[in-house]
Amino acid sequence: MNPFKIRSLPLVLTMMLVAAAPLGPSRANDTFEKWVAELWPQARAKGVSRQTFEAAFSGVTFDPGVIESAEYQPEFVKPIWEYLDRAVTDKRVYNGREMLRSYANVLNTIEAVYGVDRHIVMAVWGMESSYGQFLGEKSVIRSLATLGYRGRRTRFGRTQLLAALTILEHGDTGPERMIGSWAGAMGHTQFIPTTYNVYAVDFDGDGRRDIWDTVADALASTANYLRASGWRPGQPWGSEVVLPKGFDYELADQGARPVSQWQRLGVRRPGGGALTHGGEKATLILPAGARGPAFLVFSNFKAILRYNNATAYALAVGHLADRIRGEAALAGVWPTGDRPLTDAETRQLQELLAARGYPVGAIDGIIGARTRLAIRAFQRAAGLPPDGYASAQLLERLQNS
Ligand SMILES: [Ca+2]
Repeated sequence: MNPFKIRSLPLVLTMMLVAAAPLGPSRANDTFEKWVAELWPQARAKGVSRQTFEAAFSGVTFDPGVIESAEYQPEFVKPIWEYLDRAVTDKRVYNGREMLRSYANVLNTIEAVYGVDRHIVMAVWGMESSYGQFLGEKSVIRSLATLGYRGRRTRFGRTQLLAALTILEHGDTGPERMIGSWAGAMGHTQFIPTTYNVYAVDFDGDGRRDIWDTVADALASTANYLRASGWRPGQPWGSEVVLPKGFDYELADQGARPVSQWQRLGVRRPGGGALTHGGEKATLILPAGARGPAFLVFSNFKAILRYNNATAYALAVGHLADRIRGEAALAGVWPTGDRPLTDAETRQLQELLAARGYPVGAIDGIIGARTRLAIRAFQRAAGLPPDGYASAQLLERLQNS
């Protein structure tokens, strides 16, 4: 689970430089320690004992690496196909199948209790921690205290830190085992503390909701969270589809329609097979525009997005689940020659569209529904397939016309 943006996922967190902080380390720590001390009344109000508070912060110092990660802004955005390639590897598929066998009994019960497809549970586990291989190496208390103390996420850090202290108070795990990412995503499921407090489950009944050292607790917590996020038993997340020649691309991103209607419009499974789940509604998405693969996604796709609100993430989970189940790799070909636009280029695209009288909403560097509508209107006028996809070619065309 990534509480911020997909581009800050560990996948792209490569180089972490040591910050040359304006204060020297010892002075920064003095102030940090004062900040921690002043947190005590708020922790007490949440039911945290003095003993837990002191044990949690024993030896905890400011972590400049956390601030570095939080402020990291990549110059180039990773295209969705690169993200999927790194997320859904043969090794991760193979390991997922192994884990499916190892935890078959636990997964039987989890499916019966929560109604969430075991392959999806495995895929989330694979995405979040590579099936427990990477729980994060940082002390959650230290990371969250650092975020709460300084930077642009102080409110998030403070809220999550107080929630983490209540977990320690309850005895679900100890401070030394409470490890996670720089952003406070914890354990096998990478829950942030507030999500943990609402959705974590003690599946093995030992009285502790242990998502760090008890796989059954972690998997059940994932299923519980997906179910609470609207997961519908028996419904797929979605599937790859192929579109007929002359397809009206304006139908993409336009809300859900019955699958039977997509079938009548000529949409098929890769290989030409008929669509299944005809009575249910699905939305057509084109993550890389008309030249890339197409997907029909059901409401369960939205449940996955609650875990991490990025199309690339939800597609990776869905596709990894399918691969673990034994389905084939994607049939569609990504336009790998395309380069995703930077935030600055996206703002320029929005400005150019607005200047031509296509309303884009706020010039914010984000391709939202209104910007897509504006792109489609421009594409129609220019005789291009109206897929609403913001590409470098489109920007060039706007710059030169
Ligand atoms: Ca337990």
